[in-house]
Amino acid sequence: MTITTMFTKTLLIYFIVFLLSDYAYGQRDKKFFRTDYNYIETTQGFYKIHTLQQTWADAKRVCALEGASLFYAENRDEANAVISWWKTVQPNVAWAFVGISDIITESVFETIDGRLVSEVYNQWQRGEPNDLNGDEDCVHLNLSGDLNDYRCDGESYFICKKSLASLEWDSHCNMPKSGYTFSEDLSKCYKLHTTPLNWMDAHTVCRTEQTYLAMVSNQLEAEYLANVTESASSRRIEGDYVKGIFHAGFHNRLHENWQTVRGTPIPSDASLWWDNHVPTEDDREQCGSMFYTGSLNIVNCATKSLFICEREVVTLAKRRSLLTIGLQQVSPQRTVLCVSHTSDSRDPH
Ligand SMILES: [Ca+2]
Ligand SMILES: [Ca+2]
Repeated sequence: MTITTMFTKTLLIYFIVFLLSDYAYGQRDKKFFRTDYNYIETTQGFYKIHTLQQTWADAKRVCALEGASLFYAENRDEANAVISWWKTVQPNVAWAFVGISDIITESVFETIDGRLVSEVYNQWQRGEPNDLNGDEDCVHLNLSGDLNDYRCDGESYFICKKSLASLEWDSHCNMPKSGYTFSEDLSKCYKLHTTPLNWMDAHTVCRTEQTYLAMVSNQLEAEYLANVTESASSRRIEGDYVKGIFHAGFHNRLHENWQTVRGTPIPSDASLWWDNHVPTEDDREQCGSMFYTGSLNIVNCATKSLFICEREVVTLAKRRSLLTIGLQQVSPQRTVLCVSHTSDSRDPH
């Protein structure tokens, strides 16, 4: 066996290990959740401080949309570790909502997952909790490590947390598991959202999930999305919203003519559009929608409807074919370059 053959075989083993390790173990071994979360080794958790102030309920909802939950410290060690990190990354944030409240029953402070505050980190500020004006049910934490009960409708910074142990990776969609369905034909993952929202809020939800409002780019995708929407129409979701349409990933909100949410031109194929009408600057509405049939249309942005989020993925089959091409066509050194390139999009660091 020549040195070159041995080297090639070694590389081949490396490729297989690379493919399998990524596929079978996901990102837990890589200690990666999302690019906007920091991992703290001593607590085995991922954290994010939100610097846009929200009510407690919205803070809780945003953390959930990110695939995490509103943080509370399990114990003093975790409180110390998080506060120490907080001081280095956001020292100007003095208070942050945490996942503890007495909303259900006055004076019974519980975590968002139903544990009594006595079971977790519970160092109250002196004289707290005091339920000031009978109107303080939500808890926030300060940089000194003290808790205080505060108005739930007051706006505050907040911290989200995802424990490493709870991280489940969706290998097909290459993202934390969050209810997305993979379509191999389209190399995309889709999720139907059945809480009706206006177009802007729907866009926000997809972006928070690190995806985009779904956009039809060809006939195959139109048919696929029509099938997805069929499941919604058969479920007869109640609520005050426009039935029969979904928000779609295009708009004219910048008044720079119609574009997709990725900033690319909308498809010009008239057959994709309802009544063969490709929207123009003259159209009064400014947001994109899609009929349950999959054909595209435009809508008033304030209209509430269901929506679908999407994410493009580099499929395992595609990666395999890239690797095969790499192995067949080039020298070992160049093959390594090819692998590095294909793995770029997955590597958090
Ligand atoms: Ca209270
Ligand atoms: Ca208080």
